Amino acid sequence: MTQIHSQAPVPSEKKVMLSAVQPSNRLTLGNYLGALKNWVQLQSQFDCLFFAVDLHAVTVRQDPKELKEQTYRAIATYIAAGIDPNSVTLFAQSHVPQHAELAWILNCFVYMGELGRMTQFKDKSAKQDQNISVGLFTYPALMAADILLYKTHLVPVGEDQKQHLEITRDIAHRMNQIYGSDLFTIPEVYIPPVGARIMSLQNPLSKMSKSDPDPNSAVYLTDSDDQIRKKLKRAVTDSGSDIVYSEEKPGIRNLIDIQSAITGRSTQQITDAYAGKQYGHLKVETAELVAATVGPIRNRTEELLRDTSYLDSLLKKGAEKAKTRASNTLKDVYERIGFIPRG
Ligand code: AQP
Repeated sequence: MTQIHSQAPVPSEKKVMLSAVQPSNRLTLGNYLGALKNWVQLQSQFDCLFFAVDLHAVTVRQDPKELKEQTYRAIATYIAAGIDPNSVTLFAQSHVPQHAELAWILNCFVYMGELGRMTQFKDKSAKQDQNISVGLFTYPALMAADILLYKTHLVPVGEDQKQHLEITRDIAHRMNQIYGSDLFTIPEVYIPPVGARIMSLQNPLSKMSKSDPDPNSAVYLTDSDDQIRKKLKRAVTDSGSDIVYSEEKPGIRNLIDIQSAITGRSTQQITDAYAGKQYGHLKVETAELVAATVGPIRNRTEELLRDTSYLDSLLKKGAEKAKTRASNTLKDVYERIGFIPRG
């Protein structure tokens, strides 16, 4: 006899994967190649949570209207890049209050010395000579809360976030030793083999960053094909004329890395194909590849942004799913710490 289920079957035990981007500006090609592209590739193998970390974004001052617009845009960009909103949990961090609640607890288990060693804090605070917020300093505790709330197994990030993953693991180990080894799942970091560190087009020694004040340093996922061509044409290259993949030629290496991350071809294959050619060839062909990659994402994002009520409905559904899971973990943490259970 055919069995009829009243509910959808419970999905087989997939491991939990979680990642996010700060809606602190329009997303860049670095965010796409270092993060989103891998999310899309991995989404069917894992139980995925993807969100926009708006609480993280306010660690530096944000314009309220722009923050809201960028948060919708980030979510729309995830979908445009290929995230399936019906199979993953998609939400805005501020819609799930458990993130901020657990972050407070973790703040009490991470040390000043540990946070002071974070490269991102050093870099970002160096750019602001005054009024550096405490939130910027304690950012890793919030990121640890994001991850530990969902018993996450895998966090795919670019190279720049590796240190924050290490501190998350340290905090989790520390609390597990005190309160029981089954309190938190210790997450693993996944750094993609290519695209993990896309560099600035104007200074190939620093990473392409969405908050870089020089708009020519980054390709934004909102850029038109013409803007992309102009930015790649102006990309800083190195002295000499041979196209080689080496530390001495960070500008050329970055363009080869971008091609490799987009096409999946090895850096050696790409370098071989440019034997005897000029820097100009590499720039023009990289620009065309980038334009062909960004174009469909840009156009689909704009379409999705025309109907924010659809995005609102997805965010509401996502936040409900996330809250159920997050509140279970938080309840467990509170009980083990010794707080009186809420009535
Ligand atoms: N240049 C990059 N190359 C590869 N991956 C990158 N990521 C960011 N830049 C690059 C990856 O994108 C994800 C989201 O990052 P984020 O927005 O949360 O924070 P971030 O790393 O600080 O990114 P930005 O663009 O530099 O933002 P701002 O300028 O606002 O600080 C992460 O997985 C990150 O590794």
